[in-house]
Amino acid sequence: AEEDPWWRSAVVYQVYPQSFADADGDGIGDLRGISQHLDHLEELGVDVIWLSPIYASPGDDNGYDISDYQQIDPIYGTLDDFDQLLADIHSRGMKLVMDLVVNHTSDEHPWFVESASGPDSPKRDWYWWRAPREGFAGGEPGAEPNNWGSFFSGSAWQYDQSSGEYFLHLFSRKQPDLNWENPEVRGAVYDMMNWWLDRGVDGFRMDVVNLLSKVPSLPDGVVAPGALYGDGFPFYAQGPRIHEFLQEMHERVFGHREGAFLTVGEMPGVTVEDAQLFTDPSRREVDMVFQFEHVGLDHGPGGKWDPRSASVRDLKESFARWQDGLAEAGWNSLYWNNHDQPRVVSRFGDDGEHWRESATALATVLHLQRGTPYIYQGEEIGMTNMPFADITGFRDIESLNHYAEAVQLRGVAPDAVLAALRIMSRDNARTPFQWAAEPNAGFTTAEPWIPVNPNFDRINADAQRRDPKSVFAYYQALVALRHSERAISHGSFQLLLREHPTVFAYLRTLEARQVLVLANLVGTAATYELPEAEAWEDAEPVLGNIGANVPRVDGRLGPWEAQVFVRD
Ligand code: ISL
Repeated sequence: AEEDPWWRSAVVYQVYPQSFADADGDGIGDLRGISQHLDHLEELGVDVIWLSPIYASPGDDNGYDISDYQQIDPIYGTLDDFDQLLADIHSRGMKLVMDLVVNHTSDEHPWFVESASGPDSPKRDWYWWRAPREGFAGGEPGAEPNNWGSFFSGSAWQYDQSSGEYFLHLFSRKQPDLNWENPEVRGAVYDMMNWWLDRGVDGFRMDVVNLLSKVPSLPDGVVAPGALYGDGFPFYAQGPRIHEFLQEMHERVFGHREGAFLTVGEMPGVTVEDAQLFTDPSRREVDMVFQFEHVGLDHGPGGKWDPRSASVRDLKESFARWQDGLAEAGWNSLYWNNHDQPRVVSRFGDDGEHWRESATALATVLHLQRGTPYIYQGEEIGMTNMPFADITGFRDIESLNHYAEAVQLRGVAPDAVLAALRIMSRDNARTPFQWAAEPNAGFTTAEPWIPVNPNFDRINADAQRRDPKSVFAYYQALVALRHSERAISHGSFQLLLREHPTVFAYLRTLEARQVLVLANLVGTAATYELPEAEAWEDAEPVLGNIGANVPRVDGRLGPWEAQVFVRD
């Protein structure tokens, strides 16, 4: 089993519980809501459900700020509801992977409350406390222990009046970073992971797990021209002890267990070379990582809030490099979407005229690569970005903090900030799941916590599950193909037509069996010349997103057309 792990032919589906389905009528999704919609996931054919955090949380970052790792937040239900959901998922032959958020806790977690009680607290060293910069009085501008900025705007340091010290928070000030240098911290995290595995869960998606190891002296970062803060990334991403920590975690949590688990490390800024180390099975760290290269291609020089369009060439070059880089050892995860990314059909596709074709073409090129595909809730029905009218529709702390900083501190015109938020905000992915052409899209009977996308009457699961030509039906076919075709789950990858400006083409090969994937990722027709085209004359068409399958490889693709062929 070691040489051929089960997740090579698996597809994962991410549920963002707050926005999935509301069973108790309070406007917020919950665990019973998920239980009630497992038919949808079973019909789609997915093998694994990854659940974004459902633990007790003040909700400053929608559950990524945890105040008790071993309790379910009351807005989602109870531990009994959780056990029921887990049993329901297992009885349908699916697995459940939990979100593991251990770079930081909530500031309301008892560990932090204890740590903040004073410099002599036995847990003081569980977090990163530091004195003000020399020559400065605590709390005054410039007194922060270093110049790092937080991912959510502002300084990465929060001043604590009572002790006169600062604590580090790479994310919001309500998400203090745990000090992984301290072995007690690591032990407490492994105990908690073991508690969930003993309860029956099947693995973990590990939040920003490449940020766990910091250079303990926490040096100042370089300040880019025009930036408010220094870049701490070189001192906390892939830090000095990261591989040691992940190997220790693997050993202390999975080392003595029998079973079929999945671990995926979310790793912003990870390179292919890093990922080789993290995912080489012989190193016993994680099974696969979420890398961020392809979702950074449309960031301009000013970062994600300075969006530009990405070219098809850039996209395929990037994917191909990751395919090649992890071909020998290691494994890729494949994703377009999650709760932090705008909707793919709006981002790299066309959510107007070619909505269906572009959603399915983008799905095709992703799903048939070598790796484990992830589907984010709503992606399988082609959900789009939200047409936010103004700032009042947004809920996400990252978006709201950015808006405040840009408008108030930098004096940027509000309309310009809004324009970027409409394209890049994480809230695009967090609007309620569109179940049906019913009030609130069938998500809730109450006022939803975040507005529903008004296109739910046109784009919803109910209509698509009855339509064999739907985006949903196409996703079903892609999932089924990964299960049935070993050249897709196990074959090698070779990029074709590298220089073609709009066609993403590749070959998957397992011994004599070959799969050819062709997709034109623009809204105008394309022609191409395939090397050794004769070899494909009698190939079998297995999938296509425009009408009936085209009978043969003919050198033409319509707007956003995707075709898949197999031969022996
Ligand atoms: O979306 C981002 C901001 O541009 C990313 O930087 C994101 O913050 C990063 O990918 C880490 O994400 C994870 O950890 C965050 C949480 O807010 C995200 O939802 C989570 O996926 C802090 O826990």
